[in-house]
Amino acid sequence: MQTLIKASDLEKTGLDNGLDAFGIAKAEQFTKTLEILKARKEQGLHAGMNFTYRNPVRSTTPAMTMPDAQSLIVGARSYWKTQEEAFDGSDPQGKVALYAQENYYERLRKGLSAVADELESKGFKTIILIDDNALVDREAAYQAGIGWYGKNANILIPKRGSWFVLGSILTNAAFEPNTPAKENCGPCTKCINACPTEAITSPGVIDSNRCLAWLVQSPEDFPPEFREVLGDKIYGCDDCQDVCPINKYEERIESLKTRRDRSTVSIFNILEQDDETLISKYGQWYIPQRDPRYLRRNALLVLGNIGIAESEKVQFILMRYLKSADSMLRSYAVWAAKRLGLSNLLTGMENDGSEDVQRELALQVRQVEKR
Ligand code: B12
Ligand code: SF4
Ligand code: SF4
Repeated sequence: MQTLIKASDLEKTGLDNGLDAFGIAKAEQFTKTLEILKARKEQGLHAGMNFTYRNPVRSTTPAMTMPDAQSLIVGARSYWKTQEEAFDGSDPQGKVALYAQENYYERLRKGLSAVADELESKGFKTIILIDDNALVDREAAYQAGIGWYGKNANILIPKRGSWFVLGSILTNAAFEPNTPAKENCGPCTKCINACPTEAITSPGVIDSNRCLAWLVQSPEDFPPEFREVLGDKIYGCDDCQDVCPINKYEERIESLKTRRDRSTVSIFNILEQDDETLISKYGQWYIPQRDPRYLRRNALLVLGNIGIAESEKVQFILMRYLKSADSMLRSYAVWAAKRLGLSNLLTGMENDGSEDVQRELALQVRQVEKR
């Protein structure tokens, strides 16, 4: 039998169990988001990715996941922490976006699970959806009053910003919904200007074909025109959040200042470790088909951008990859060698039978400036 339960009690449970923000929306279809998903898919802005685009009706219709759903209880969990500068020329370091450095989704799940347990103890049904293809998380968060859509498309929590992962509990318990938060970017356009690939084509609209956060996850060829601006990023991209003035609030919260970490991974390690080690270390990241060669592809691009050409180790690793049995990796090693001005390593490659390799050999590549 179902009994009454207060939203304020659930909020307290969520906050006590690690959530940073809590809100409630009606579990109705996100009609506007459905149209947007369809339109962006038609325009190709989704870059062929699946996720919420696989079935836009499902990801915007909570009732398709729980037919008698009444409410979406949305939680946010902060992932901000101070970054330590870690560049060391003798061991090039790849930058990992903040959200991917630890398993913040598990911490979010802990908070949402505590709330779900309370609902279930009172006889209600719950389904937790976190980063799941069945729900567009940002729209759920927007409707639950958690925050507004920034011009970089992220949900910004008032007085804190966007360094948050988002998730929801779908339930058949009915609650009064929150009202959406007021837009508060004002005239600022810092994120649009800071995007290295001009992927924010208009406020709130991302062209994923240009977004580095997608390109490092994509199994397609990494577009040559975006390889230089990838710089040292091995996974994810935080550029449009790093510059956001609202995010500075989060960075001032005293209790968070103790969260400090080295935010990078050794490029040499990625290029030298075996498949099993790489998947055990980085398997929580989205890597196409869980195939570590895509991680190595990203690492070769980063090596080309930040490696020291004179380093014996850099040259040794490149030579190894230029002889790899995998033509995709050989081709990225060609790019990295050219970028580092090490064309001398490419002698004999003109006889390589791979189209990928020949394409890279023919490509104009701007050499890095000597450090
Ligand atoms: C696919 C996906 C991606 C793709 C596409 C991103 C995108 N913008 O769609 C890629 C791989 C590029 C990506 C990158 C990132 N992602 Co992502 N991603 C998702 C996923 C799986 C689906 C998102 C989706 O449905 N997009 C569809 C389009 C239609 O949505 P949208 O861009 O948000 O569009 C909305 C706005 O345009 C808004 N809108 C409409 N009109 C207007 C007008 C104005 C003026 C404005 C301002 C807004 C606006 O309404 C639209 C629809 O609701 C969700 C998880 C989930 N299940 O929801 C995580 C999610 C969105 N990603 C997340 C994160 C953290 C990131 C990154 C920051 C990771 C990183 N550091 O590399 C980057 C940020 C890139 C960016 N600026 O958006 C978080 C966002 C948290 C937050 N606070 O907003 C989510 C919610 C994951 C999670 N559960 O926490 N992601
Ligand atoms: S994540 Fe990076 S590439 Fe994507 S929109 Fe933001 S700044 Fe641009
Ligand atoms: S950088 Fe400026 S425009 Fe972009 S999300 Fe932050 S406040 Fe909004």
